[in-house]
Order: sequence, then C-alpha cells, then structure tokens
Amino acid sequence: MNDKINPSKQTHFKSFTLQTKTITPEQKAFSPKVEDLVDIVPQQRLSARSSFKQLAQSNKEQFPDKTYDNDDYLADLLKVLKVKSLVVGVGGAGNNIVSRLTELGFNSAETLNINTDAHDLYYSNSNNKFLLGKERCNGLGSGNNPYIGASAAEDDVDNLRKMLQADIVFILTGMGGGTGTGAAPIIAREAKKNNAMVVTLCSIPFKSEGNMRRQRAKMGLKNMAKFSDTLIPLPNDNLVQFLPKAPMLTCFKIMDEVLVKTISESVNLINNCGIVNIDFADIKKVFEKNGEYPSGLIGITESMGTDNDLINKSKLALHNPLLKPNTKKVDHCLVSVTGDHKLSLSKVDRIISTITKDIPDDAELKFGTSMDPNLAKKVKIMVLGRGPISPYVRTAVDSEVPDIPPIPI
Ligand SMILES: Nc1nc2c(ncn2[C@@H]2O[C@H](COP(=O)(O)OP(=O)(O)OP(=O)(O)O)[C@@H](O)[C@H]2O)c(=O)[nH]1
Ligand SMILES: [Mg+2]
Repeated sequence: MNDKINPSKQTHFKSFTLQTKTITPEQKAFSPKVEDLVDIVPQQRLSARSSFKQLAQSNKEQFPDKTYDNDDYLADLLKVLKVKSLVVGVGGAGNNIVSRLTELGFNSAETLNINTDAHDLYYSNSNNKFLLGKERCNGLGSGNNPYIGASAAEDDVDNLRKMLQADIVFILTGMGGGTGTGAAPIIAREAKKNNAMVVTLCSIPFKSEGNMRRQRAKMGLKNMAKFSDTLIPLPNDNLVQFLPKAPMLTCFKIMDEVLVKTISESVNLINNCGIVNIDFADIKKVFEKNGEYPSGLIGITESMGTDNDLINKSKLALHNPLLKPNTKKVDHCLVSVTGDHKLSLSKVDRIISTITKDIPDDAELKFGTSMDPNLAKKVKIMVLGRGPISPYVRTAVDSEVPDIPPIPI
C-alpha cells in the first residue's frame, strides 16, 4: 500500500482523536474471577480492532448521509486493521531461538532480543536488541538468579513499555535460569499494559539439570501464567523419549527448531488473515486468556501428501508429543492447511475429518487453507487448540512457590 498521504483521505478523519477506554468500578466488579488482566491494562495502546471501530464510527458521524464506501476510505481502514506481531526472545535460550528464526529469513514480524548478558546478546540475531539492567548486571548476566532477572526488568520498565508496542507479543524463553525466569513475566506484564495479547512459549529444563533449576522454572511459570493469555511450556524431557542418546545441545537445537516453526507459522496465519478463511477473531478465540491456567495446544507437521501420511501427520499435529495435550478437552480448534495450487479438497477433508474424530463432538472447529507454491506435493498442517491444560502450568499455578519480587540495587 502507498504510504503517501492523499489529501482527499485526510478529510475522512479530520477531527478524529484516539480515545482511551476507562473502566468503571461496575465493570471491575463483574470481571471474571481469574487473574484480572483488566486491572493492569490502562489501555494505552488501542488494539487494531478498537482503532478500526473508532475510525469507522468517526467517519459515520462526519458523513451521516454517505451510502457507499469508496476505496480511499477502505484503504484508511485497512491501515489500522493490520495486526502487529512482535517476537521477543528473553535470556540465552530465547535469544538463541530468535536468532535461528532470523537466520531462516523470518521477516513477517519484528523481532527483539532482551538479555542481561551482553556477550550472548551481541552474538544473537534480531531486528532490535536490549541489554537489560545495565547498572545492576553490568552486562554479565544474572548468575542464575531470577530475583536479579526480575529486578533488572523492573529497572528498565519504562524502556520495556516503549518497546512492547504490538497487538500480539510472542515471548520465547527458557525457564530455570535467572533472566528468562525472572524478567520474562515482567516483560509479559508490560506488554499486557500496552493491551497486547501475550503468547508465551517456554522450555522446561531437563530433570538432569537438577532440582534447583526445576524449582526456579516452577516459579517462573507461575508468574508467566499471570500475564500470559496463552502459556505453552515445552518440557525438554519429552524430547528424551525420541532421542534418548542425543547430547543436550542437540536436544536444545531440536527444541529451538520446533519453537521457530511454531512461531513463524502462527505469525503467518495472523498476517494472512482474510486470505484464508481464518480471521483474527478466530485466532483470538484460541489464544485469548480463558481461565486461571492459561495453556492450549499447538502442533505443526508436514505431510508427504499420501492418504496414510495425511492421517498420520494430522494426528501427530493434534497430539503433539512434545506437549502431550489432552485432546478430549479441546473446545475450540483451528486447523490451517497449506499446500501448492493443486491442493485438493479431498486432502483437506482427510485432514479435517481425522482431527474431528479426536476432539469432542461439541468442540468448535474452523479450518483455513493457504497456498505455498514451494511445497510441491507436501502439505503443511497446523493445529491450534483451546481447552487442554498443561500439567506443568496447573502444578505451577497451584503451588506455593513464592513470587519473584525485585530486590533493590
Ligand atoms: N531450547 C533451548 N533451551 C535452552 C537453550 N539454552 C538453555 N536452554 C534451557 O533454558 C534454561 C534457561 O537457560 P538460559 O536461557 O541460558 O538462562 P537465562 O534466562 O539466560 O538466565 P541466566 O543466564 O541465568 O541469567 C536452561 O535450564 C535450559 O533448560 C537453548 O539454546 N535452546
Ligand atoms: Mg543467560
């Protein structure tokens, strides 16, 4: 779309000013008894949908007799309708995943790496970088201390708020260290203050990394659950089942690849809203906070396109062995199928009917298709689901582990 300002367009919104939403005490009283995100959302940044509504309303008031909508007007509306996604990597693991994403040529959303460790941050790859807690950590990391990670984030809270301007913020991190565990919940909280939907994907340490790391990971998860709409923990140990003899570094690399694919496919789905018949409202239904244990299911597979393989890979995407979700709890399900221009209806039907069989009869399922000429005979299947609760999230939320309060310098 052309960015030049067309004088004829300016007249549409001459007297338009963005309004901030105020929350009445009555609204607060009726808010759900889950972690109340409304309380921490002063609505500084309007969502794409709210901006769209305000622009449309303002135009209606200015031109009450207008019957048809011309293209200039529609182009203006489309400008604000674009959903902005931001991918944030926090700490060593998060930075590695974002670097991999960048190296693979991902450019569908902005990326931002945040770390207390200047060395790790310097060697990472992302559109933007931010060294957290410069005075507190002196660029040397948090020393495995989540309290230091949290304090470093609080030191830079104003800067964080400025950076986290998006409709959807994906947070990628590894739980169990100091920076990701301590800082990522604060980063999520600041993104929520900017009215973003927060989707967190994080790794859970191997048992072999020791009990202290696992305890820290539980603290981190409990805090992440407060500020994430969707929180998907990927336990490193689930990889061990497939690769019992693989070195830890190889497992990290494989986990990184899984996270990279998940993020890039999710962002593509969001960016392609309107081309496929899945729209942002559908994505919101699956990702938006629902209850006190914010989890869900995400699975991506690639099929060779034969009948049997389509069935197997559809099941694999739904029953993602890295998450092991209880698919009987799915209440909303989105299935995105990508193929080349020859993708047949019967293949799509094979995928959808396989997935439908494995989720409850009353679950709402919506599917969309998109084209990628590079796939040739292959078919990409992505399943997003709401309903299944990760046992890791449930255990962390119900646990007595303490909060991670910041400590003074
Ligand atoms: N997927 C993946 N996981 C990793 C990687 N490196 C570490 N992890 C996991 O993430 C956990 C946290 O490690 P880091 O991300 O290095 O820790 P950090 O957040 O930087 O925290 P500090 O270095 O202590 O300040 C570890 O316990 C591992 O389980 C990686 O490259 N990829
Ligand atoms: Mg580190």
